[in-house]
Amino acid sequence: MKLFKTIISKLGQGLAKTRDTFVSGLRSVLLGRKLDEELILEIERRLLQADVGVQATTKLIDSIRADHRSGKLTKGEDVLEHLKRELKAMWPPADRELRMAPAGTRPTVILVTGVNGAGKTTSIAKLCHTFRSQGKAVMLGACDTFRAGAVRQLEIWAERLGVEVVKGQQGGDPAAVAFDACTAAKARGADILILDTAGRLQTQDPLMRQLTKIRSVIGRQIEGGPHETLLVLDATAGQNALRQAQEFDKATGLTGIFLSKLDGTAKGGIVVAIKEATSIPVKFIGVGETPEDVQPFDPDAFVEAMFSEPDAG
Ligand SMILES: Nc1nc2c(ncn2[C@@H]2O[C@H](COP(=O)(O)OP(=O)(O)O)[C@@H](O)[C@H]2O)c(=O)[nH]1
Ligand SMILES: [Mg+2]
Repeated sequence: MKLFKTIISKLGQGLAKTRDTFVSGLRSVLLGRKLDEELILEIERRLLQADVGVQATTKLIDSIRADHRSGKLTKGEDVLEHLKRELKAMWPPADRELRMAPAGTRPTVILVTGVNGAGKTTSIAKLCHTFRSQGKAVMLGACDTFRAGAVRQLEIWAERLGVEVVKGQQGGDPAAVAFDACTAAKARGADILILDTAGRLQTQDPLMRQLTKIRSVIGRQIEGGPHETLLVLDATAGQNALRQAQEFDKATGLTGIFLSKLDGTAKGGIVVAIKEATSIPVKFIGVGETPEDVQPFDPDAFVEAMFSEPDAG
């Protein structure tokens, strides 16, 4: 219970923007009002502004209209509870656990992809920190050989977190680094190997093919690898994030999304839009710039945090 509360309040801080602009605004509009068509249109407008997306907003508004017509929903303030319930129901129990190598075998290989600046390297530090605190032996692979300084950035995190990095030449073949990293992880008996990659746009065909090559190199080295191919998505990217998720999935077969930067200016509704746009589960959310600022994505806790009173927690 205490843990749950801590998670909600931490998440709550991250979602301050959504809560302040969306929920607080909605609450003040709804309080003391009778539900009518004008109010429903106002709710619709606010859902769209919160990045919930057209598809999910239409569903939510249809459900409000249906309950309004049948007389179940008559007061403005009851809409908040209705929305909470409907939102939570959007995520059926799904597999949001990380896929690991079968028991007794290692390492588990996690390939991390995304566009430039999405938060890949920072998110890797967060995953590394999480695994380390579970007592797991982690190694990193610096497959971002493209950008000057990328390897160094990963090394700095690795030094702080006390893990080893496998790296290659700048400008070298990232698949070769992936190969070396897999070999080293096997030799050292690492539990988890996390591979950083260069930022790429979903429209850059050669770079997307390079990801495919990295994946097959991993697969030949480590049976079943990569076990996870995570897309790091910047939550502030709005509708563009949805396109990235769809295109990266087509090109590389994603197993999960790490949604970064949900603190700051992000609007929490993007999580709902992602759910509607793709079947790839959000597995983690990033709520700050330090290795501790990560949470497993839990729909119920997320919706609660989104709708919590600003001064709660
Ligand atoms: N506020 C916030 N900033 C983040 C988060 N994740 C990453 N960043 C910042 O985003 C910027 C780009 O991150 P980086 O990991 O270098 O992105 P990469 O190019 O995808 O590897 C850095 O300034 C990070 O500190 C997050 O969850 N919240
Ligand atoms: Mg990076």
